[in-house]
Amino acid sequence: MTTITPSHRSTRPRARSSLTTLMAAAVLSLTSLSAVAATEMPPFPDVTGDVVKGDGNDYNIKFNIGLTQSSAQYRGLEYFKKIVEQRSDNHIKVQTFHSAQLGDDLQSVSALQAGTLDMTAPSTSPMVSMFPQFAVFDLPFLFPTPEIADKVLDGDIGQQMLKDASTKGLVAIGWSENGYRQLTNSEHAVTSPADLDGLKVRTMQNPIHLDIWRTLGANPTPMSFAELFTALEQGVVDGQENPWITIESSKFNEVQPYATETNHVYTPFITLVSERTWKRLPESYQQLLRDAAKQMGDYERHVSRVMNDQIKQELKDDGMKITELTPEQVAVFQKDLAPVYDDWREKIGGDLIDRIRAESKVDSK
Ligand code: TK8
Repeated sequence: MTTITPSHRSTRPRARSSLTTLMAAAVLSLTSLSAVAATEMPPFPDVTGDVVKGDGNDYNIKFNIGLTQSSAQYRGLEYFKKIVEQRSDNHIKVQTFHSAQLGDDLQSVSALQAGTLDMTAPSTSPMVSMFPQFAVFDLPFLFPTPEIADKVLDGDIGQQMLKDASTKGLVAIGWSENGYRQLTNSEHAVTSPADLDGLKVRTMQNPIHLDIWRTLGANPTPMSFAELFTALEQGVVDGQENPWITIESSKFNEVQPYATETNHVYTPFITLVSERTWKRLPESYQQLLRDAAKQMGDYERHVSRVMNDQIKQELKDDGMKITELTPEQVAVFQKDLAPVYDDWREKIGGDLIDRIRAESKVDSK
């Protein structure tokens, strides 16, 4: 196994040198262990269904994700492993990697295309240069509730997107979620766009996110997630935005005392398989992977949602100053971000945006 990119976990201790800081790091990892234990993840649903017959060969699937072991994403991955191994009667072995051990989102996608990695589940955002329609997921405030996100992902729109993204050396087989994004920073409480003036905010490698933060008056810098902890710790950037569970599982709260519950963007994770791996598998196993990806997606979204509020509370208890916006304060952000839609509507496809808005209307009746 070759490690393409070390995660921020492995670079962090190396950046410090003295014995005291090493000891501090040891204490810190003990604390993180207990923090993980304190957060109860919902149990795995039972694995149902008969054993799937393959072609007599054994297969090994390397599945790498960007988030840490204490994320909902990794918990989903462990469930996927359990389903696939159990239902293939251990003819398929799933090897799991977290914290970008085998590369960040974009590197993992390239590794799938090259056939050096079998599976990954990136946020859709860094993939918009390959699949422009994914940019709908970057539009601010387009998904008012998780239920509407489900309707889009599990309905015609999301299923068509999986088909359309099954090209360029990739096979797209399911959706999980990263979730609703919240802003954190090291400087001060943010209650309105005016507070963002000049704030250096890390964004995903995605043009709409750059546009969002520029429009709000911040100073955005696109950066890989794997480099983010160190950049925050060293003050290269002042802030970042990610769901509560990602903030906590990546320990960003250790270096970001302020947070604002903006819910500005809903980010899905897309489950991808290398086309090379896919073609080697018998059809029965391809179907098993599809079924397991669907079950992982349902379970992971459940975990992510159950834990969202719980983790927000834990972050507060740990001393993070969290600003919850009033509807009027949210409306100020929404109003300021309206021009982003004008800029991107044509590029993304106005029809797609309208279809998603229509889903929200039906739901609110
Ligand atoms: C993890 C990433 C991450 C994303 C980001 O691989 O880059 O901020 O939100 O969670 O997909």
